[in-house]
Amino acid sequence: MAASVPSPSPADKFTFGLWTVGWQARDPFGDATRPALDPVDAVHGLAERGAYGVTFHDDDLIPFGSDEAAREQHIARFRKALDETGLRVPMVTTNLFTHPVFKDGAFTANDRGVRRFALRKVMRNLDLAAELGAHTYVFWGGREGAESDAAKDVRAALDRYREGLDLLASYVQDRGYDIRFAIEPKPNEPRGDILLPTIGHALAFINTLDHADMVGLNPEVGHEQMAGLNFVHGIAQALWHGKLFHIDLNGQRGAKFDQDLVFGHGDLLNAFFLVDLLENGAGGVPAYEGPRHFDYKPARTEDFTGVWESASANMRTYLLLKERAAAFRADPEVVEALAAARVGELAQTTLASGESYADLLADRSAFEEFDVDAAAERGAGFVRLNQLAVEHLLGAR
Ligand SMILES: [Mn+2]
Repeated sequence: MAASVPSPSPADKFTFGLWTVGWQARDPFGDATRPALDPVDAVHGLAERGAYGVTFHDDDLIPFGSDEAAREQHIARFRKALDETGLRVPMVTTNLFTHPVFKDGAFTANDRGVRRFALRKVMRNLDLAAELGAHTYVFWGGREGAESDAAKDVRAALDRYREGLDLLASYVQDRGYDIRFAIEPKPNEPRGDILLPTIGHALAFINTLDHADMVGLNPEVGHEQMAGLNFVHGIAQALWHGKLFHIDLNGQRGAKFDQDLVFGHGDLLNAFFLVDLLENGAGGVPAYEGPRHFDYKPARTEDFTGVWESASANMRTYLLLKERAAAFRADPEVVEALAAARVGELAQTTLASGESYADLLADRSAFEEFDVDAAAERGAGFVRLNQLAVEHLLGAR
């Protein structure tokens, strides 16, 4: 087995939020364990390690409440760092959760004034996103929810959520910005229950929007796993709907608080199949072409050495999994096991071309003469297939 670890390069399209390496590790029980990281240093640090781009919430770059002159200064310093490093800004988002004004939500706050303020905050940052060349704008509604079922009329909240996104989509179209929206589902935390909690909820909601074609998803590994769901299945369905506009990669160990671990440091086998789906899922070619965006938090135990080691760890793990997935697909024994497990047969339509239900009714071999016992007895061979994946993942093949 090769001992070398692949090194990331901008061609791999790895991107990081400013809030990831810049996280000071404040949690509900403890103070910051690290000093603030200047966004300029974050840009240089990420570029040195082979990243392609950087993303941010408005407040990561421009502290909330900054006046116009300070705002311009923060943006100018950031732009200079981008120019010096060649780092891109493929995605931008809004902080609609930190300031106490958003304690009951932004687009779905009961207080109408808060909703109007939130829309203005987004519109202002959309202008900056367009200026910086971002093509994706993420909406994570972390405070859109409730702790009590008495506190929120969920149907009215969904009306207001839709009203907000419809208005912002119109704004983007009228301004001629080349930007698409990506909703990021999450089941809970910080709210007791968050609206649009899973990929499925968000997909159904998107279908009701005026500009549904420009709205997709930004699913996060940990957020689906917090709900006990299979992230690979969720991503496959998002792809099936043509709605995987962006992706947040990280790690999570089961249904507990949002851990935001390094990618692969949670459910590693699921991460293997995720990378396989993204990289090989369209008949051996990538099923997803967008940025591989890491939305993780460097562990609170780490100093800046650990912060940068964790940033690199995300990229290295992804590239290792990509290598292992390619080896899995190329292994003749895997090809044979896939055929034995009839995995490819599922792509065949159940009725033949031109066949009708009348033909199916007339086909005695489909029912009257179908050997139910033989089909029921036949082993599927799925465990063998899974073990081959595990052995490739472990570098044993
Ligand atoms: Mn998370």
